[in-house]
Amino acid sequence: MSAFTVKVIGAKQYSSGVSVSGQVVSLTLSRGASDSDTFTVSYTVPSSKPIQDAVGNDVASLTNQAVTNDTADTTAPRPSSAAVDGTALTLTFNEVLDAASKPAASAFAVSVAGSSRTVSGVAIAGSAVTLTLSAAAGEGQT
Ligand SMILES: [Ca+2]
Repeated sequence: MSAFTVKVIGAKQYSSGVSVSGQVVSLTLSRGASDSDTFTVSYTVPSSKPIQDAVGNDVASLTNQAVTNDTADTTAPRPSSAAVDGTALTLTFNEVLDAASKPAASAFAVSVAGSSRTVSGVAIAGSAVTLTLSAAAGEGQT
């Protein structure tokens, strides 16, 4: 039984190794972290070999200490919804997008009731991509 409890958004995750070097205690997790995981770590002072300073003072227990997640983001954004209102077609993704990396309008193909509609503009803000269509979509058209 480890003295440490690592949790990812409230769910327990087992640590498989502990090492102490200088001022740093490192825990090896049994499963790799995703960049979007929110971690906490708890430590209960064990009766055997607690973490101590050089003269034997025990490190105090920790309860749900927040952990900065430095894991690199390697997960592509996923579309979560798409909606059209007049000449604006908005694609919303599950994470914030880089507004500086904007494709040309020609990268998109939009069809309305089976006929293609020219995309004349692309805007990216927050987690949304908004395409400007050449003419308004009629109500009820898809
Ligand atoms: Ca991502």
